[in-house]
Amino acid sequence: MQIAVLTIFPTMFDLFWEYGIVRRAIADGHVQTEAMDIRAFTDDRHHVTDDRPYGGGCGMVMKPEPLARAIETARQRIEGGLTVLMSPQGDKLSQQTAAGLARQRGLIFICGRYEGVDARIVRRHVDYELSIGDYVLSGGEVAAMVAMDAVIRLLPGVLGGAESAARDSFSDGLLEHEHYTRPREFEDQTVPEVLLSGNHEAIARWRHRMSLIETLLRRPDLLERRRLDEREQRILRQWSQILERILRHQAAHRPDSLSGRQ
Ligand code: 9D3
Repeated sequence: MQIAVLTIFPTMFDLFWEYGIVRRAIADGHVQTEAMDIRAFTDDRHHVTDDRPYGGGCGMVMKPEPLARAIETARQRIEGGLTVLMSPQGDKLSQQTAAGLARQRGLIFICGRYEGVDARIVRRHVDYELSIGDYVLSGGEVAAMVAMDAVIRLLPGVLGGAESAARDSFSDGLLEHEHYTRPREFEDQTVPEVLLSGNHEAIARWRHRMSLIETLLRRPDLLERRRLDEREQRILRQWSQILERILRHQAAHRPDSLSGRQ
């Protein structure tokens, strides 16, 4: 896959390309990346990329002409690429969105600065608008890095067999179980016995249960949206019965209860 990022701060990406899975994906030829400087597509002496908004108001707007030329150039280099504007108004990035972007032939990310880009660029040249969440950033660059990171690790061949198997495994849609490594005892805390047992079936069951409880406590919204298999339903029913027993016991202790105290 080819990815171009259009930005007025291209050097922000220099370090991003150089680390971890992203670096390896580039080195192994799974993705070709480049940051294109929008300023290089200006035609005035001072390389101006912004201008005052029509209608007044504070802040500046990104001028359409340099952006249009930059997009045009990127589209020639990346045939069949999807042009994505990083924008607070866009669809919110999710793992599903990332998977959709990973299926594209190529991607052209446009990073806005100032108050935004001229609406005519969006209408004529942008295929998709993408946000990374409901908080205010100073520009699209960091958001584009987030999106690229999520996309690149989904490209075929980028993750090793074991890693992508783990990614696609049953536990998808649940939070991860907790992890432990050596030493066996750290600051008076020991490693759960089952993880030392060598019983791989028991370990897998324990991890699955831990994933479930972690998700129930921290992100119940994920459980509501997920199809639960037989085992998961059984575990949740067991916990539900425990909670019901505790609450029935509490009912017996109400101040006005005949069987309770007070
Ligand atoms: C809050 C009112 N305006 C700022 C004074 C609007 C605004 C304009 C431009 C807010 C943020 C930005 C810059 N942000 C992005 O370009 C951006 C972004 C974000 O801010 N949050 C989440 N995802 C994204 S993607 C691009």
